[in-house]
Amino acid sequence: TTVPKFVIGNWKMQARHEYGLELARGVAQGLRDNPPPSHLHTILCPPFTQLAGVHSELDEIGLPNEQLALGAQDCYPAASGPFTGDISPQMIKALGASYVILGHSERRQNHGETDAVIRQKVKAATAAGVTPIVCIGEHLAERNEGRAASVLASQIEGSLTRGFRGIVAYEPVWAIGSGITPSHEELQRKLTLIRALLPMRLMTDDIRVPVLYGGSVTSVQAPSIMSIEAVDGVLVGSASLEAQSFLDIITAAA
Ligand code: G2H
Repeated sequence: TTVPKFVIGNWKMQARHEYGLELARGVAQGLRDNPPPSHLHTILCPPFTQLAGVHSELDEIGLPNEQLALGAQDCYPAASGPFTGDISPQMIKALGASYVILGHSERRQNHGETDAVIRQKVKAATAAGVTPIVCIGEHLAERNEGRAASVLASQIEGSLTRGFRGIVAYEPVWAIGSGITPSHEELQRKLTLIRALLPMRLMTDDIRVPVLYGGSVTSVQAPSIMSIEAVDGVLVGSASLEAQSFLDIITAAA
């Protein structure tokens, strides 16, 4: 059987409202006109404010959810309650999203999210039937001090739930928005390490959790990144903000 592959667009806080809807339409039309193989899954992650609008754009084109799905970029670790300004996984799901990015380094950094908080979010999302996409990755100093392996191990142990079922994205902090991607050898080594560490949280050796790479992915590097056996897909920031460049990455990943 073919291993499922994922291309995920993380729009961050970057697409103006109308532009985001246009972008979603462009991606959906591109996939409709030039459908990738069925093992390739595309997920769009707009800001909360665009979820409903993007959902109705996607609805109009009418591709199956397995082909093109919607995700959020964060959620609160509870179903409901007096939490001003927060959004629960149930609320995301009600807008048609079936995935949520959790623990992105920008949230770890800008919102002080710890592994423990992220694990609570993973738990809440899973309970709501929203699939978590959990980001892990070391800082440059940690890498240069030879501590990447222990950082990744503690992030996996700390931020994934026991019996975790979702997607893991390896995003080395030094590769995010920097235009720098790890070498083929380094990526191969890191992803193999992550795969070896995962069973301690999955509680089984028998399932292959999708492990993606993220950080400065463009359609130029995508084919080489996707050729690494341990890589099941890519999490794309900047290059997901233009329909054609994102579609080119999907083509490269298929
Ligand atoms: C890393 C990535 C998407 P970019 O954060 O999550 O963004 O591709 O812009 O480095």
